[in-house]
Parts: sequence; structure tokens; C-alpha cells
Amino acid sequence: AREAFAPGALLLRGFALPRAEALLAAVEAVAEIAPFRRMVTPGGFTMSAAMTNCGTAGWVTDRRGYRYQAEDPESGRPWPDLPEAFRELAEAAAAEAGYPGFAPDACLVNRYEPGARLSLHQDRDERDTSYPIVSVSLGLPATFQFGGPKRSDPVRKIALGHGDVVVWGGASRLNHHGILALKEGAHPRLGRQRINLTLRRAL
Ligand code: MD3
Ligand code: FE
Repeated sequence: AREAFAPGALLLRGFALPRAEALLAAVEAVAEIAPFRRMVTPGGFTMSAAMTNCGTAGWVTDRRGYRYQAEDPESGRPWPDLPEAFRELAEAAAAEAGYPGFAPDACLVNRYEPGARLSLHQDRDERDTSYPIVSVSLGLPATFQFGGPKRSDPVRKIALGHGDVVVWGGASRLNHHGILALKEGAHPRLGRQRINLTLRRAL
């Protein structure tokens, strides 16, 4: 099922289901090399979602700011390679949405437990925001908030569940968005967790 949800954005419900197990095995392999950690914002708050990365660049935040960097600040080593399963899924989803040939170089992996949230923000740390972002939801469902180019624009709420994929490009690429506090629950494969992959062209 495909749903155009804003100009340039396409929701593909269940698109990742056939590959969910391969994606989760790859997440586990990434987290063995670069463990999930809760990062600190420039304002000094510890984020409630835990994060890790894979690919040539990883998104990080600390007291100095937000940025992409080639090394994991915890280990000083390069981030793990982007798993083939991530690349293939991103390419296939982007093609469905009208962005053929999408070749991500970075994936931020977010892990939410009940109570964790992500406040309304824009993604603009990427060098070229004309590339789309492919996001994959796994595990517990979440309520996604989607606003407009201004922080004060009205927001819509959309439920995102296990296997749902959204491709964000074109006019929606710089819209504000966030995740409401995750509700308590138990997913058959992931237990009390939601995992989100955001596949990007960062550099
Ligand atoms: C809309 N992650 O990591 S994915 C993020 O579920 C982030 O963890 C959320 O926002 C999560 O930055 C939401 C959906 C998403 C990702 C990127 C977008 C929506 C977007 C970029 C532009 C517009
Ligand atoms: Fe975001």
C-alpha cells in the first residue's frame, strides 16, 4: 500500500516486512561494533533515544554541536560499513517513490524504549538536501508528527508500525517532524523497543 502523504513524501506500509529479519540481524551486527548510546545535545540534554550509525559518516551530537563524522567518537574508529540489506532496501524504496539510483552513504539507527521521544526538528545537517531520506520503522509502533517548513506550522500525526517505510524528498525534505513518547508494549521480535533506520546521503 502506498500513500502520498505530503508533496515529495511517500508512505510504503509494510514495505520492509519481507526483509525485516535481515535488517534486524544487520542492526545487531552494527551494534556489536558501535554500541547504542544516548548522545548529548549542544544544550546539554541527554537524548532519550539511543543511537548508533553505519556508513562512511555517522550523525553525532555533543556539546559542540550536530554534525556528520567518519569516526565513532566512542571508539575513534570508522563506523561499521553500511549493510547490503540497508542499501538494497533504501534503493528499492526510493525507486518506488520516484528517486531511482538512490545510493545512501550513512544510516542513523535510533532505538526507542517506552517513554523515549524525539522532539520536533528539521534534518539539515546533510550537505545536499536535494537527496531523499528513507526511514524504516521496526518493532513497537510510534506516533510520528509531521509539520511544515516552519516550526509553528500545524502538525499531523501518523502511526508508524513494524515494516513501514517512508521516503522523504522534494518539498517535504525540510519539514519539521518528531516522534511522540513511545507507549509501553511488547513486540514479538523486539520486545520493548522501536528501531528506526534513517538512510541518507550525508556527504
Ligand atoms: C521528514 N528520526 O533521525 S524517521 C531522525 O523515527 C528522525 O527515529 C525519526 O527524525 C525516528 O532525524 C523519524 C522519519 C523521518 C526522517 C527524516 C525526515 C521523517 C522526515 C526528513 C524530512 C522530513
Ligand atoms: Fe529527523
